[in-house]
Amino acid sequence: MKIDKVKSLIEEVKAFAAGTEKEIEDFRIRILGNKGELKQLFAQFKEVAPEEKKEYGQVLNELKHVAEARVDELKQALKQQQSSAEADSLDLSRPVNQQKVGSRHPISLIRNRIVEIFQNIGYEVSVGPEIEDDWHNFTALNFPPEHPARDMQDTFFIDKDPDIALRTHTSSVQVRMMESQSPPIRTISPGRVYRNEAISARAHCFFHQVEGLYIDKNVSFADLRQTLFYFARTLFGEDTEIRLRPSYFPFTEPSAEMDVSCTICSGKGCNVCKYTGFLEIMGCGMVDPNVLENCGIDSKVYSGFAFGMGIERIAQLKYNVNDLRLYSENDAQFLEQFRSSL
Ligand code: 2NL
Repeated sequence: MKIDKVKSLIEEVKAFAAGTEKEIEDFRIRILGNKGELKQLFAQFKEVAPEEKKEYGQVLNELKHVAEARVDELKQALKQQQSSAEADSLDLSRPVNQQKVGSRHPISLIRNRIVEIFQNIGYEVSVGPEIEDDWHNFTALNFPPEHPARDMQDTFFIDKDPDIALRTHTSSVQVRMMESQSPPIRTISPGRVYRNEAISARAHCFFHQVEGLYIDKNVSFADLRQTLFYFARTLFGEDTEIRLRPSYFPFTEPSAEMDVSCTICSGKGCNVCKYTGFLEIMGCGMVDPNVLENCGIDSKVYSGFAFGMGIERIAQLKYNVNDLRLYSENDAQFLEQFRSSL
């Protein structure tokens, strides 16, 4: 009987397995092709007894669907097999596509480290404008009207009357902090500053600074010394010694320069420290009472210390870079040396 033949063909299709694309394609052509089994069985429709036509039509349709589904299924399985075989044959020892990762600029590395050390003892970062007025850059900081730093030869002026200039230090940011906040103030001000100088290995028309300021009741020179001692030991190592030498700044009284024991010879004397055993790294002092008053802080109630250092100078000691121009030339070979975790 024709119906039984179709039914056994359906079973055959369901059980059919194939390992290659060709086997699947041959199978598809045999069952579903233009001269395939299905076509032939449809052609025999007219020979089927009238009472069986309905069932015959149904089983033929079933055969068609089952065969189509089986072909799809086998193709899919084969594809998956092939792609997992491909994964198995991947050469995992092949060099990867090199992804170039940038590096931080040495000035940023040192700045971040300095800022981090002070943040850890309660200092807050403050930033301000690079274009400043005379008040915040000079007058509030106790620079007398005829001070040489106010000269065109030393400072880049943008405007006259009123005087507007590129800031020459980030003390201007700290003046703004004192004007807008009341003590206690602990702030650290990193930033770029400008000086009108001819560019050479040892001088540049801009450099980078970190300044610090601490104002409260009863802040003493001993607090200044211990804070900077802590800083020096954290940055340069726990055997570092410091030395304070008297100095002068218009905005601090008394003022000092701070030296650290030579990072190369630990104080024994070498080329880098010129056989002195020490390296100068920053200026500091007790904030002049005039500066406090200029910024609206009562100098009879409050006192404070301040300090300022050049980041290039610290970087020079840490990385042995002796030409300031390297920091702004953006030579990739120079910059790529600073792939650091700092
Ligand atoms: C240096 C010296 C210094 C300060 C900066 C300062 C800031 C205020 C008040 C008083 Cl608001 N002082 N800053 C104090 C002493 C030295 O910098 O050689 N910098 C590169």
